[in-house]
Amino acid sequence: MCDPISYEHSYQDDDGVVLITIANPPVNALSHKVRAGLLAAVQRFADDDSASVAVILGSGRLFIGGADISEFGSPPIAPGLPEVIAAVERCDKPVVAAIHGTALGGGLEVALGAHYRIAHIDAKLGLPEVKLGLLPGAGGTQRLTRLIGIDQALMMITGGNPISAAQALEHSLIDRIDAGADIRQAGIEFARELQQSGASVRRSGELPSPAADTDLLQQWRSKLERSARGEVAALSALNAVEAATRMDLAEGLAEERRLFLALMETEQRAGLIHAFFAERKVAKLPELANTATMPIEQIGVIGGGTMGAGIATSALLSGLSVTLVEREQIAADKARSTIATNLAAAIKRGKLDSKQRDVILENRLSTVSDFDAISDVNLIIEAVFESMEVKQSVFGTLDKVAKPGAILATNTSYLDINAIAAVTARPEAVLGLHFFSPAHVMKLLEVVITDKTAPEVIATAFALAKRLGKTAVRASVCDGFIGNRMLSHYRTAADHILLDGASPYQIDKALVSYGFAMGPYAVADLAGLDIGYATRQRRAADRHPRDRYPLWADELHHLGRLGQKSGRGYYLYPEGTRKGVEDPEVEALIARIREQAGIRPRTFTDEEIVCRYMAAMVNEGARVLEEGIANRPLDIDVVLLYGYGFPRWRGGPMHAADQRGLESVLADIHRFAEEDDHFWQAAPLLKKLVEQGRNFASLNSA
Ligand code: 3H9
Repeated sequence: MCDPISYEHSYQDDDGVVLITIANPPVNALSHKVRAGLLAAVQRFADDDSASVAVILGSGRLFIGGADISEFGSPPIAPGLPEVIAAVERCDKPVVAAIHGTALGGGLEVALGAHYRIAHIDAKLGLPEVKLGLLPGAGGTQRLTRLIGIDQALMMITGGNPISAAQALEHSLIDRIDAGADIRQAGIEFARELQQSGASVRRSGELPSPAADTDLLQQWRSKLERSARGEVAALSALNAVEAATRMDLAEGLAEERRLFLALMETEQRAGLIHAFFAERKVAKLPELANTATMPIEQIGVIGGGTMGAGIATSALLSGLSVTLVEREQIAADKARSTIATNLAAAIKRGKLDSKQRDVILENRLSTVSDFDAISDVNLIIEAVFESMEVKQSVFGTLDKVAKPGAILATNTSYLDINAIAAVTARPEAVLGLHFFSPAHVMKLLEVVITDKTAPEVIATAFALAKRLGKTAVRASVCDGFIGNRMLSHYRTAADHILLDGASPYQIDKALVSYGFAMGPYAVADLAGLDIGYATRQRRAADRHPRDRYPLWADELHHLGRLGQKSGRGYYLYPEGTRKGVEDPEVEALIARIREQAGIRPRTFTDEEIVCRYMAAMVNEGARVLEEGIANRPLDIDVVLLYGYGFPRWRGGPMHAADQRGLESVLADIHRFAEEDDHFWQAAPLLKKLVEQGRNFASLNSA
């Protein structure tokens, strides 16, 4: 890498303005060479008699994306970022930060160390460290709090979301907004004005500490304790901000550093950083690196039910045009009104305004009952009833009407896509695009590849996913692909725990305490107990005599307890509430089934519940890997994080298994197999990794 820091005089009228530019693509991360270069540049500026004001800039598309995350976990190399920023702030000639694109984390902390800040109107400024299990560790908690006050500082630091340049100006985080096309020129002009007005240095760190507002801090603490659900970073960040109210800068910085280094040692930090890199690596398929993609501006959607309308909404929100085909015009009209409702909700969420909605509905959506309307689109997604017969019939028709080369995708969540492709004369153009419901909200998309899918079809699917703002994961064909296949297995483990004595409520609570968004029985109520019933019916022929069948689930279904939609499932939902209430009748029903099966209920600790659930998940994940259904463990992690409510701070199941130690996971499985060696059969890949002393991470670079 060539020198990432340049030092140059602006040389316009010999004005004494110096430009210190950071060029460390892609995001100008503050890696070791950048820190060293920045420190040297600041020292040079201090000693440069011909220079009176310095402007720090980022080259390329943004200012600075933060500390170099890939260095975390390795021993730190001097100079550290706090030291570099202290040198910037200490400088006795003015330093201006000229921000464009984004200033995040350590990047914003560099700007806080500068004496003046100008930002482009489109710039975003933020301290996202909590999203990586950290807190701003280079003075951000101390300087920002002094500059914009406790409440706003806590909003930015504990939430981790960036603010706009306009908001930054409103809170006096920056001094000026620039709307021009050249931040470099704007920085120079600001510097010249400072020089001409004789402006002196102005150090954020020397501002008085904000008074300790005990009530405000307590309100924040209660709020964060309620929302933390096991995550430690935001509460630790609160402690650092609180330190700014009662310590001088040096003490506050020392306290911030202590808290930062403690977080750096946590598994949560490792989990969140794994998730950060995994979600970026997941779409990188080396085998497709130079594969051309087909342009997609308009798509066809077959079927206007919840999924079809959701997929159409997602495409419309991303600027695509959609032709939705239903069997009859009346159903097509109904789909249009579902899409309109989805768009109205998007307006409420601030995703678009009503004018844009009107344009979408008038110009970019057509809802028809005629397949010929999609004869010239490059991609068609089928989202009709989940039945092989129905889907094959639709694909037979699509093969006839779609233009040559058009991609034909199915949104099936478990059917054999090879068999669907086989009814067409173009199996290489067929693949699965498995959206998750609601399709316009959920970020996960499984791109399911058949034995014959062509590389350009796969590459186009990934490009489409990016356009839709989805996180796409490559999967191969099997019953349930990656996510639903694993869900089916770990859900069965939960059913066994239930049958052996735990209540569904204890199981849900234990898993929510572990960090899941919801427990499996609350999820079942949300999805509808008819879904599980239909799956069991479908798989009836594959049932093994030793499978432990969840008879109680069938009974709940027969009682019309379908979950939230019928007001009763595992939980009661009085008067349409969405938070379920435990129901003793369900416990009595399960107790009767246990008795009929001759099972003497036993107690489970929450820890044991989590241990079994996770062991089942990881074991099936290992099988999914060895069968090539998922490429790498990180693909599985991303699927579970984005589609199944797995706690992000645990990094995903395969990462969490590595953290625990694969030997321990395997020992658990062997222990459980002593009671049930039918369900608990260790995956050969798991055994192999343990024998070789390796972990799942070792398979991620493959
Ligand atoms: C911090 O600052 C701690 C300090 O308080 C204290 C220190 C003492 N480092 O996302 P993209 C890579 S913590 C290393 O696709 P975009 C990324 O992996 C940090 N690498 O681009 C990808 O690599 P590849 C606080 C990084 O335009 C490539 O850059 N900062 C970093 O969609 C492009 O990334 C953050 O948390 C990094 N900091 O979005 C910001 N950032 O091409 C994290 C990115 O090999 N970063 N990479 O796959 C982001 O949010 C986005 O990357 C950003 C650009 C918005 C900047």
